[in-house]
Amino acid sequence: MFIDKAKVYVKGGDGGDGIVAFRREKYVPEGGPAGGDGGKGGDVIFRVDEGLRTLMDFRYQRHFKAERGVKGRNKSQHGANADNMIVRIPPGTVIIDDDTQEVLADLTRHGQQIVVARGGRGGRGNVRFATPSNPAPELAEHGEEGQERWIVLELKVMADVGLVGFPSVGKSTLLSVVSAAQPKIGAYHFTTITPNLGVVDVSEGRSFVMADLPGLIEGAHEGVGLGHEFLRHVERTRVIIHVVDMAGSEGRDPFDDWLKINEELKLYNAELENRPQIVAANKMDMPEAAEHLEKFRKQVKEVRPDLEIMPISSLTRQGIQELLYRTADLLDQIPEAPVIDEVTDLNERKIYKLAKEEEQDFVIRRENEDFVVESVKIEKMMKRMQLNSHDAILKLARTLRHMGVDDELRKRGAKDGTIVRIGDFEFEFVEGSSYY
Ligand SMILES: Nc1nc2c(ncn2[C@@H]2O[C@H](COP(=O)(O)OP(=O)(O)OP(=O)(O)O)[C@@H](O)[C@H]2O)c(=O)[nH]1
Ligand SMILES: [Mg+2]
Repeated sequence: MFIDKAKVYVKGGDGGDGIVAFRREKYVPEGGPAGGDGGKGGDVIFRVDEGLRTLMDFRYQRHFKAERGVKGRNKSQHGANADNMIVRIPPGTVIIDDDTQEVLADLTRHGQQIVVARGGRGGRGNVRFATPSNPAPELAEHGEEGQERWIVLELKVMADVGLVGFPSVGKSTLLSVVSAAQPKIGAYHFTTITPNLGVVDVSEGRSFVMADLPGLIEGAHEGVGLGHEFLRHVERTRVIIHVVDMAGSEGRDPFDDWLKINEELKLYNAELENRPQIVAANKMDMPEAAEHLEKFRKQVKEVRPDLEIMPISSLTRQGIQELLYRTADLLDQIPEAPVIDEVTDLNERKIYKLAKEEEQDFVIRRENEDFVVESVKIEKMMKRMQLNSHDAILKLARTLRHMGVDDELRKRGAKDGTIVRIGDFEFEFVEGSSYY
């Protein structure tokens, strides 16, 4: 079964408490305050993983709670920040706040991410409250509570390939023989009423997602039949496999069918006319099929000489491998779905996303006066590096500059001394310098 909706509860970790402590060192009987701040609670982050295709995992796990920050410690030591909780989601997932029904993000590309529940800040330790009049305060703060809410996830059908055609031409049968999907198959029209997805493994390392859609009929573009609401799925596919019944069942004419379906696609969205298309001339096992195919080829040649027509039979599996290889080759030549430029999170803050295909994917968020940079790439790099050496920090700074993080921070108003956080690290933005 293909699940395309899930509701989950997310909660950011609470911040660690700040503590009250005093220095107790040898020969220093009256030590000053030394209670450190608590660490920040972890964020719950949804991140796109291109290896996932469904929301199936969310059937089993519906609660996602990040860890709380560690309490402050004595000797003015900061408690550790909790790790963020990364939850993997498939490309094409729309993230909606269940309360407000606001779309928080529509994530399509590997590595794109959004913080869905922010961890609380750590409480301040008593060292922070010392004043000349009260040099030894017995005061510390509790950690802030992490954000919590219910989120609805919706997965749009992000198929690479869409099967289109009249009812009963054999779309579902084709999907069933090329993938593990088990769509309903029937000799009557409109057997398929919702799209089915299947992952097609062509050969080692080559696979694509195929969507079997409800049959289209004349007038589908204006809502006749079931097709209309599914035509938008076709819009998102990169290759169309147009299944045509070569047996001419029910007295149909294959060429006429082909023209009509193309017309519907075009009327729905003119761009679909130019979408790469392969005709799967199906039911070639039937007696009349060969004759029909010959005629069909001639007729098509007159209007679209370049169109590829591949004879198949889902019943005998004739021509199926060839069709899959050809489809995979075609997909290799066509770029992935376009990248979205901007998404908005709950607090109506614009999250910056670069539209370019380069590895520049990072998100800059404001947190009061501070900036937070979120980036899979940078965080990965930082995990690898020992950031206590000067060289390592220089290297990081160079990367940030090359990625355009500096420029973007500046554009967003970062000034000398502005705090910039990336993962667990905190830097000061230093204008004109090569690093923070
Ligand atoms: N002989 C023959 N019959 C086929 C072939 N492929 C499908 N069929 C039959 O055609 C009928 C319709 O098949 P489906 O796969 O349900 O057709 P569909 O295009 O998905 O139909 P809808 O979901 O109603 O749009 C079924 O009876 C299948 O067994 C084929 O290659 N050869
Ligand atoms: Mg079907």
